Amino acid sequence: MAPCSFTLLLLLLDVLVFPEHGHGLRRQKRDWVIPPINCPENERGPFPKKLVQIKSDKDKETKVFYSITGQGADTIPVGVFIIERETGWLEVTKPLDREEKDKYVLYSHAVSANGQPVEDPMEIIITVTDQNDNRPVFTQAVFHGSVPEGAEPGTSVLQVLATDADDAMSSSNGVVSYSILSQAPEEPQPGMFTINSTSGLVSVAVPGLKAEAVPEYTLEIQAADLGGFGLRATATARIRVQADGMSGVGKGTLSTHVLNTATGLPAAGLVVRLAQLQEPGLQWTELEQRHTDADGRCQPLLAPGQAKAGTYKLHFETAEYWQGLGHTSFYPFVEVVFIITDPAQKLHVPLLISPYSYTTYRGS
Ligand SMILES: *[C@@H]1O[C@H](CO)[C@@H](O)[C@H](O)[C@H]1NC(C)=O
Ligand SMILES: [Ca+2]
Ligand SMILES: [Ca+2]
Repeated sequence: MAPCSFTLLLLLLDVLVFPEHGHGLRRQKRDWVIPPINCPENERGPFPKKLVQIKSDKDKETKVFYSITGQGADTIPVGVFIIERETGWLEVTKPLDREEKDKYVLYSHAVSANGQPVEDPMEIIITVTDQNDNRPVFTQAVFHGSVPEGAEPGTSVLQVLATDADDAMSSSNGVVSYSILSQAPEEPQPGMFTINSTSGLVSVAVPGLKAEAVPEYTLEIQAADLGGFGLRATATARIRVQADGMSGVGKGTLSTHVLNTATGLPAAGLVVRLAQLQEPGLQWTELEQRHTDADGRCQPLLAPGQAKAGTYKLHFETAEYWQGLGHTSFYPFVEVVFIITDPAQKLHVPLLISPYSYTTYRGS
């Protein structure tokens, strides 16, 4: 078994040779980069285990003795690495833990029998490579969120988070992927929610959330490393469905759109005002003002729950609209008066206009 791998310019098999001097190399020494030696964490023994052999070419002329200094050798953590004084074999003495320390910087030295250095110290970097020895951990056992009933698909509900101590940069050992394992109750159907596998953001997947029917959902959420196929953890998400504040009063809406029948195109940028006939004295009280958009539509003039029984008036500023198009209009404005009897009903009051005519009808 060859557990420790390395690649190196100056490496012959598993021998690391001190760079030769001369040829201007001494001058360029700062640029001299020895590629790191990779050693996996959690290696099993027996220890000590050989990593690489350090060698000086001066051994042809004199007996050479090797030593190492630096982190993991003679400074804390002392003794993780040793070198065989006469052979130059660099060895690791125990299993490494990448999550504790992922890199060691050592210096190797070569001296002659009388203790004189025969080489400049050579930097040796040992990179501890990752094993997937940590499972994802959710930051909370239970995540809480809420969502208004009737929320559209795509509405954000809550975000979960799990961490993984392993390497997420050069491996997927620490890359967490989220999924929803179960939903309770499965009403009105399973899969009411979806989760972004990378961000952990839970959002509404299908319409039909009703507080009356299901006031709270419980989701079991999984986090798994290796892109979703490795070690796993689960957490719970509790999602409260908020009842519409005005539910029971009426869920009707009032909307409109305006069509230019001269061109057959939607009338954009037309001002629409909604007023209601109110006591005292039966006066028109303006409730809303809108502009039609490029589709000739605008936001509902009455939102769900806002409608009450009564007499209403839609005022369309048609003259400005026609002036904007370079036309004159026979009608300075158009007003449509109508009665809402059932506030729970959806009401749509469109207007079709030309400079010399208009039409309206009751839609839904
Ligand atoms: C999931 O979230 C990430 C990061 O926020 C985002 O880049 C990605 O587009 C999202 N994926 C989907 C399908 O929405
Ligand atoms: Ca992991
Ligand atoms: Ca690890």
